[in-house]
Amino acid sequence: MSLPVRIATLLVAFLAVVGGAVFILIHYLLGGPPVENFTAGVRPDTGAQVSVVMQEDPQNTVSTRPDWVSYFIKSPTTGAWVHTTLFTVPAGSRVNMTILGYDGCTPLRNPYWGRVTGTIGNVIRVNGKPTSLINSWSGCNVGHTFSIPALNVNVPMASPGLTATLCGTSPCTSGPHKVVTFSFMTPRHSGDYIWQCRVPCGGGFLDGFGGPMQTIGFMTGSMQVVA
Ligand SMILES: [Cu+2]
Repeated sequence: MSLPVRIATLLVAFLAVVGGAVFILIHYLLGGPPVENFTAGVRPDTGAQVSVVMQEDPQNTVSTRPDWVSYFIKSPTTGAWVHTTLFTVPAGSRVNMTILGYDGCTPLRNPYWGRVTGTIGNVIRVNGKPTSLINSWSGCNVGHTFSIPALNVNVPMASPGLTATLCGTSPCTSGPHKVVTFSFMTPRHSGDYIWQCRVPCGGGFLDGFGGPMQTIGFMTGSMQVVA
């Protein structure tokens, strides 16, 4: 090989690697799910209330991962369901959560995660009825959990009945579901709080903890607290 050909070959190989790196950076790091902002017009650290509405579904809207279970967040500005698990809330505020549980049940590995912790009054309401425990070993009745480990928030999400025909197109707008409501206080300082589901709901993955369970935008996300 002549020197110019060698140089050209090296250059092409080099550019291919750089191109690949740029693609990975943009696609995986910068191209993540959008962040829904619940801080607009709210003064932090005043105990103000914000309302966050989510749903969890048996499927999602991503064509390459159609059968992954997923959360959605309702945009506070447009009212549209957004496929994301990232949101911001004001510090020192009360977050009133409403989560629509459209997905079917999967028993919890550890019955402890059926216990409600970290909410105001250590209570949630399932279709309006107060409860502090959903025993997923006594019946198949928990679809997912909404858990913020650093704040000790753990909320089991009630599921439709075992024989219900689940909503088949996401984001779900009809079909059997449970409405779970609860409130918690955000810390008085800024911070990033990882939240996750604790049900091994990654069907087809080892122990059910892969796939949607470890992917932001599906069963894990982040609540950013802004002071
Ligand atoms: Cu889950």
